[in-house]
Amino acid sequence: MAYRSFSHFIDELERTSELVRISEPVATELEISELANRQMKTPGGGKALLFEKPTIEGKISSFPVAINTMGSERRMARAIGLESVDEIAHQMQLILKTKPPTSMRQGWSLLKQGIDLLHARPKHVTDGPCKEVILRFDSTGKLSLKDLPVLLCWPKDGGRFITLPTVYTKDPDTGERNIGMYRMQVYDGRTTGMHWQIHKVGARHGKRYYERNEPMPVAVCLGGDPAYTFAATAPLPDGLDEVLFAGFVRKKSVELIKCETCDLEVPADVDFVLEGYVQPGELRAEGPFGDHTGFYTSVDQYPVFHLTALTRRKNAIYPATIVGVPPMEDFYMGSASVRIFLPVFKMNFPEIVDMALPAEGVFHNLVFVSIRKQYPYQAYKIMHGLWGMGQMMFSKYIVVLDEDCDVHNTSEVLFRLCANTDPQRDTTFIRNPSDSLDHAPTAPNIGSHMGIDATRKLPSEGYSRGWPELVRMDEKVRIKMDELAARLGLT
Ligand SMILES: [Mn+2]
Repeated sequence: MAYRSFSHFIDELERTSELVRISEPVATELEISELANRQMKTPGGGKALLFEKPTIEGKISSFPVAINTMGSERRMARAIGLESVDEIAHQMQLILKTKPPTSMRQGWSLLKQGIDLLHARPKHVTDGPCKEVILRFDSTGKLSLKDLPVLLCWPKDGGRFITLPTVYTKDPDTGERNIGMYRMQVYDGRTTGMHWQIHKVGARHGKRYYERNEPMPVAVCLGGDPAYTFAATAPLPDGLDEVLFAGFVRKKSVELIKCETCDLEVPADVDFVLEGYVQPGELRAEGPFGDHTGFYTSVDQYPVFHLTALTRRKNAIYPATIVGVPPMEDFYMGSASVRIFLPVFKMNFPEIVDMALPAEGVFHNLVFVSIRKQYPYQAYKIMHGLWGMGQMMFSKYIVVLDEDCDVHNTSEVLFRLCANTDPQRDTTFIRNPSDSLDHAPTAPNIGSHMGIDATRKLPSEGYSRGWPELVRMDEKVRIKMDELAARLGLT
């Protein structure tokens, strides 16, 4: 299901009792963060919050703020129009297994399975809700980012940060489009930071404009169908268009519309479009920022975004999130990504059974992966394979487990890890790029990474003592006692 607007999604959350509306004034300075953080720390992710009267320096903003809208398994699934993200994971699997349809019948059979790749292709429109109000920098003088209820997230942050932007850029040579999510520190009414890290596609596009010494057009969208936000954060293979992915996920073509002041297209149904440019070579101090690592990232030099126009819906809602000590809303977005892209990992590594990135590892620090092990040192092959794949290169610790381990149960993983490893024999250290946000490595962006083989060891791996069997109850007895336990009200 596709949402007509961000407020359509908000209504859906309210209808399903996933949202709390707050009608009293709450400050965008720290107070919204505090209430949102409490929800995010509630087991399961708490509720989404809609602040109807957020205040900016004491004055009530013209726009409500929605936060934690994707911060639970259910809300994340709802964001992409589903009851469970497993539905889309299943479709990914079917697509990967299917050859391109060569006949109507095959195409029809794909359609019957709910796969409609036609909708992946965007449409082009000339009018849309994101143009209901158009403010250009030159004509009105009214244009200012200061009217947006941008949050001051944490006490030691360097300023207010836009935290859920979808940033549209394109390669000047190939026209290849990218949507990314990079936090934006608001410097004043018309400039912000643009925190794209050296490994990101936005930064690569920026480098191409730098070489040509031309200003780089950038459009930043806020709101609209949450499928766009999810697509911007999903670990798509580099070069796969996020707009196509969003269209596939929402089962409806994304309607793209031209920007007023820059040569880019954006979805016509978003709430806000910040149009502007980044001047190659211009850098400015950005930060500090209370980051998803759970620590403040320090001040560093980043590109600057200059606003040239702001277009929006009449009744626009400002979407926000906060990051900080886990678990936070981003954990649920990341987990959905892992589930949806598991079939892609499995295609590359058929022995992979399941994978989890526990909240404590804030995405890049810890990976649990279970495999169907057939041959010696297969666990190491998997570690090295994952370290070579996209953002997985940052994984600080990779723990490989046997197929019968539930990797989503951290307690079970720790039990296996402790029981099945001889620390010196079963670990390996490598050098690889590190996440720019990781403060632990001695130098930024590079570091050591550790793999732990917690699988049972084979004779061909030099283990000749005979691996013992895990203590388990008989299946028949379990089923019989299930019935009795149910009758007695026992678990
Ligand atoms: Mn991309």
